[in-house]
This record gives sequence, C-alpha cells and structure tokens, in this order.
Amino acid sequence: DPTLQPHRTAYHFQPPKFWMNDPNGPMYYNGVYHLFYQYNPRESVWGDGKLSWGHSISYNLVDWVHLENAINPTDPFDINGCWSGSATILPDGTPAILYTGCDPEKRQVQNLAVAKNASDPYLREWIKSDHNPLLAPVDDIKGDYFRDPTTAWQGPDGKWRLIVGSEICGHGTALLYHSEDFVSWTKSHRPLHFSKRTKMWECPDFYPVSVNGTNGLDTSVIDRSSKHVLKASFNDHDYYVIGAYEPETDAFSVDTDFMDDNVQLRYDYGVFYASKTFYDNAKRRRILWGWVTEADGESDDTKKGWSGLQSFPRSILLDESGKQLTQWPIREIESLRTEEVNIQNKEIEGGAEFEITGITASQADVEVSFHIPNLDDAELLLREWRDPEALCRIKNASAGGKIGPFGLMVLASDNLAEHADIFFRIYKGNDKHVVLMCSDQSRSSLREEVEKTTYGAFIDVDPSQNLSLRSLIDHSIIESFGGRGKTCITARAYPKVAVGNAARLYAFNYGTESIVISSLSAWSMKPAQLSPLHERTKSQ
Ligand code: DQQ
Repeated sequence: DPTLQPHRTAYHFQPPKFWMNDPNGPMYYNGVYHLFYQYNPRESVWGDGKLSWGHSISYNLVDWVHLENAINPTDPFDINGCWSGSATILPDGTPAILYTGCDPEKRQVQNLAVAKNASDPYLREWIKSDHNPLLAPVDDIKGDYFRDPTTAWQGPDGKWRLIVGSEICGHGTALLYHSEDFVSWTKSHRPLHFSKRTKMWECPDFYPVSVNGTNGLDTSVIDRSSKHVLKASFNDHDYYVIGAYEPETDAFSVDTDFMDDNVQLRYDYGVFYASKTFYDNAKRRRILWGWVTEADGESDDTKKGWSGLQSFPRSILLDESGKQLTQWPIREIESLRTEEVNIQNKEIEGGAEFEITGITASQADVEVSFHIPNLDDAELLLREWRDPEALCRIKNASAGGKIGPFGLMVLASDNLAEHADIFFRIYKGNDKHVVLMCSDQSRSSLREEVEKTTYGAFIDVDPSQNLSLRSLIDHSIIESFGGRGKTCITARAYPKVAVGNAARLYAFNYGTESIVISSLSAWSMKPAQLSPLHERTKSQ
C-alpha cells in the first residue's frame, strides 16, 4: 500500500521484506540473470550478522522473481553468517559460488557451494562443498580481516586465480590465491595489490576493460590491449584504480593508486557500497550492482519492515580518456518508460525555475542536456575549494552564483518546502573550466530525524560542449549521472509531503547567467514486477 509505504521503491530491486545489504554472486546463466544478496530473513537490521544469501532471478534485469534463500548459516564453517562472495561459471558449465563464512569462533573463512542441479533453470538449490572451509586465515591474516572472495579468473597456465579482501599490517590488501581444481588454493607470497593509505578492503572486484571498446570483457579474457580495474570498498565508499595486469606474473601496476593526492576515483560519490560487477555474455557487457543503504533510522526501518536497495544495474566501460570508468543504466530500463514530456531549446534566465509537468515525478527517468551560452564570466575556483563535497555544502542550491547552480529539483512539494537538488556550477580553474556536480538533500524532508547529506564531485568534461544530467527518481532514491555517466551520485530522500502524486519536478537556474536546456525528456516509470515465485505462477 503506497500510502503506508511512501518510500518503497517501484523499480529498484528490493526483497519483499527485511534487511538487505551487499549484492552477491551476480551472474547470467543459461538465459537467466541471478542476483544473490546479503539478507537477514528475520528483521530489518543487520543485527547479529547471521545472514543468508537471498536469491532472485530475472529474464531482463528489470522484473524479478524472489526464490528461497540460496545459502543459510547451518554448518560449522558458516554458522555465524554467510557473508559476501562471488559466482564463477566453471568451464564444464557448473556455476560455483565462493563466499565468506563466519565460523563458531567468528573467524572468517572462504567456502564453496555449487548448484545442485545445473539444469534447474532457477538454480534453486546449492550444495556446500565437503572440503569447506577452503581458505582459512593463517600466518599474518587476522581472523576478522579475511573476506569477500571475487569471481575467479584463469591465467594462461590454466590455473585459477582469485582475490580476497584483507588488512595486513594495517594496510588494505587484495590477497591472491591460485588453484588447479577450484578446491585447493594456495596463497601467493605477493598480494595482487595493497595500499598503505587505507585500512581493511571489503568486497574487492578485479576485471578487464577494453580500451576504446563498447563491449565488456569476461573476467578471464586476456587481451594485451585491455586494462584492468581493481575496486575495493573502504571508508564507506567504493574506490577503484585502473592499471595493467600481466597474467603470467600476476603483476598489477596501477596508473594512479588508491587515495592518490590528486586523483581519487569512485564508482559513485553518494550512497553506494560493496558493489560487484559480472559479465553478461548475452549482451557482451559488464554490469555493476551496488548496495544503497537507508538514510533514515533503525526504528524507521523496523516500522517500514525493510531496509536497503540495490542501485539500478549499470553497464560499465572504460572512458575514452582511459583515465576513468563511465556508467550508464542498462537499456532495459527503457521498457518501464510510459508518459513522456519533451522540452527543447528553452532558456532559463538567472534566478528562474519552472515545473516539468505531465509525468509522475516520484517515479521518473529524466534526461537533460544543458548548453551554457557564455562561459567567460565563470567565477574563479578558489584554492581552498579542493574538496568538491564541502564546496557543494557551502554553495548549496540556494547560494547564488554566476554560472550555476542550475539543474533539477526532484521530489519537490508544490510550495518547495521539500526538494532534493541535483545541479552544476561552472568555475574557472588554472588552465580550464571546472565543472562541479552536487546532489543536495538538505531540504529533502520536513522530517528531522533522517540524514540529509549533500554529495558532490568534479566532472572531467568540457562545459563548452553540452553538459548532460540523467536522474532516476524512485520514491526515496535519486540516482544521478553527470556528463553521460562520468560522475555518478546516488542519494536517499524521505519526503513527508512530496510523496506519490504530490511530488513535483522542476528545472532551475539560480546563477546570474542564462542557461539553455537544449533538450529534456522525462518519463513516468511503470513499476517493475517483483514477486515471489508462487505468486508469479498463480497469475500466469
Ligand atoms: N558486508 C558483508 C561482508 C562485507 C560487508 C557482511 C560489506 O562480507 O565485507 O554482511 O558491506
């Protein structure tokens, strides 16, 4: 009932109820997409961590059928929780899951489970290996710093490789293991990578990306012209580095390292954590899922009966520059679009806003492209404004400027007592213009007890070209993509008034210089179908 559940999403993945965190083992197998996830089947909080792997399947990555849990904490090697892990499809076609188990002493170990019956289209049953645990924390690995195995990849020698997140001597580390048979694994003396500038790495991910290509690459692909991405989750964010991987020696040399003084790359500059990619060989793309946590309180989550979303799946590619990734909602999302409004070549004068009507603003997909007629008068970027998030907090949407703030006001009430703002500001830097993207939730709810964080990042684009923004709005989540997916910011908002049909959408420009909307398209979104298996078979 939407009046009782105004913040439940319509097309972002959620289980029917209770707590969900990290996406686990996403894969495409025999025509079916699988998503597993960290799931507490008892309540809407992470609680004691005795989590299961929830399991849902889909034919289009939009509509989902919820199945029974795939893995539950029932054995000594996972009795205190079945934690995050990844899927690998073995050469004989067997889907295999490697996951972290928490043992009776709360030590973290790595376990294997395989699909009981690979010809069951839904892969409902999973058998844990008799050899579990496969990996235990030995030597300098601490028992509580050893988790989240990746999808394994095969080297030219035919051996499997995988990495596990860890912290060794206080440094975030991707431990590297080798195996001939997927069951017995040996730790390499040299980790794949580590960083003295970070602590524990959670949920590492490691995969090839093609240079100048429009397709994704399967995890084991060895292509001398490709680059590799290493992602690690720490400090509440998913950071990545790009580098060159040599499969013969397992040497990985990064272009710029984690927490570099000048460049720090993140998948998303808002709420987005413990993400994982998989290769979709049906459509030859690499797809990214990320956990988007709640920003309301635990008691709200208990009252709502649920907590946690997954981001809408994004396809992920290396940007033309080779220096960063770009992300874009997978095109299947377009099947949910219904009523559409279009605006072309509309000037927004400084200090103006206008409402975009004709769609359901609480459940929408909005794409807009701005043209900036005159860049000459851009304000100077001051030296002390190095931190984009801090700059977005000081220069929020109500702080006037010259070129910007301009952008969208979403989940807005009709008197603008509530609104979340996604906007740009253009500055003059040392040798070029600097584009700032902000997602400001500070006025997103009249409720006081919810977090209303403001996020921000610079986008590496040339503002003399059109500047684009896409926002996926879904009741309590706003996923925004600036510069065609160069900078992504996901935010949560819990409006009190601007819910359901009361929500409005505006475009605004509170700078002094005029801005032109070269084009804007906005769509109402149909709800995705998310249902348990038995309901689905009833209605078919
Ligand atoms: N969540 C899992 C861990 C992982 C963490 C436990 C990241 O495996 O390190 O629920 O959110």
